[in-house]
Amino acid sequence: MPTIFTKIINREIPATIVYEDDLCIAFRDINPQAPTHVQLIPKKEIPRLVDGQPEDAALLGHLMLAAGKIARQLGVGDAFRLVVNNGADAGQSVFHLHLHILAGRPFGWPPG
Ligand code: DGP
Repeated sequence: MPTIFTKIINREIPATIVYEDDLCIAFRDINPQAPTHVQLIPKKEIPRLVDGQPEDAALLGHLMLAAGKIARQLGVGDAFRLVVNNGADAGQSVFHLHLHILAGRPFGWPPG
């Protein structure tokens, strides 16, 4: 089921894109929760992390490597947090898998 993130991939709505390759795209969050807050998404429509299939293993690994590359590119490679909200009760509001890349302020533990 396409979401607003598919519209961003297809350039149907604007976003500040910070990284793109054949498999994924990253853009600034519209409602940032930290000085750096980027959404990294696969171009493939996977609604939630739990919907990933064995054939998505390389793609999911690619996302992790891309997250580190993007963090370094944005100058926050030494201190950032990755968050995946899986399901509405965990805070997911857009049902297209996304990795939040957050940086630029202290982060508490455990997370809220
Ligand atoms: P989550 O709650 O984990 O599903 O996070 C969804 C994030 O997506 C949330 O931080 C806000 C962001 N977001 C939602 N709609 C848009 C949009 O149209 N543009 C951008 N840049 N970010 C969006």
